[in-house]
Amino acid sequence: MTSGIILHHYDSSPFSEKVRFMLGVKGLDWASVIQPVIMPKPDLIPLTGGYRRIPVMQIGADVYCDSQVILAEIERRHPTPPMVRGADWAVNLWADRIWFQASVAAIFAEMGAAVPKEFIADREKLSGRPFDIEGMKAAAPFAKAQWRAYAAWVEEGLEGSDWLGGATPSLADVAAWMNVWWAQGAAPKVADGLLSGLDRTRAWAGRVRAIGHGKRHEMAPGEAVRIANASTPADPAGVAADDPSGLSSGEAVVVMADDYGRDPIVGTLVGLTRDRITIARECGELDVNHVHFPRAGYVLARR
Ligand SMILES: N[C@@H](CCC(=O)N[C@@H](CS)C(=O)NCC(=O)O)C(=O)O
Repeated sequence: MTSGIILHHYDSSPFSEKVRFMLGVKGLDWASVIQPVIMPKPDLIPLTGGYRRIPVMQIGADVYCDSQVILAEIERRHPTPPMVRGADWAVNLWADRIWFQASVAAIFAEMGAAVPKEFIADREKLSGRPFDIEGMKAAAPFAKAQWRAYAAWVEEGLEGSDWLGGATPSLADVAAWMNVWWAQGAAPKVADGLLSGLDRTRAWAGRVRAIGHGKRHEMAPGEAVRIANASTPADPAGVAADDPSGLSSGEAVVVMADDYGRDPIVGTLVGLTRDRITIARECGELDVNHVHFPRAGYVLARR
């Protein structure tokens, strides 16, 4: 039976690889909608209300923005085998932000002139900063030293077990994998050097690849929009009474990422928990959908 999961992604996206790997561990059947690598994204923005980053997961009229909330929702809906342990969410944010920035400098410095101009212009708009290949080249030795130190933590974490959280894969593996996968795919020579002598990590990468991505089938972007229009969102969590924000259900709010791709998304607050924000949006001719964001890494304000 299909999980109803529709993943909006593209194959070269490292953050999407986290989700694909988790879908593989859970053995799920899912629909793959390929979205453009750069703007415009005419079949994505109507679903998210303005969020443009990838991946986005859709289940009917519920739309999950950011790999953090996507992985949490997959774990909630498909708890077997369990994957979230201990302080895994903190490891996840470290791998997404700190390790990923070292990956960006090390990989794009290596790709240099091969990076297309349209991609550079798009990512400058996304970050609001110059995409400075020369600067990345200058920073690369320092970034690589950091990258290697992070990979060495993985190496240490694998002492005596096949996976970072023990005998079976966990969220820590998913989080760390993104950086190793991206480096091995986009800058294989660099990855080879940085992983030299880290034999447990190399063997672990082989085990991750062997798990695969579950059962993927392709879906046209327009079909995903049609499914959203034809569906009703699940009952939202409601707003926690003790939330320090003082916000209540039904308030008009704006949500945005606090790092890059800070396009504001507006809606009506329908869910607010310690780790999740849910807003309801009127979607033109569709009636309403619910868009979910993580709390960590996002700003939520009254409009
Ligand atoms: N915190 C986000 C970051 C996502 C992210 O940066 N994704 C990259 C692709 S891997 C992206 O959206 N790049 C710009 C784009 O594709 O438009 C997450 O965990 O999902």
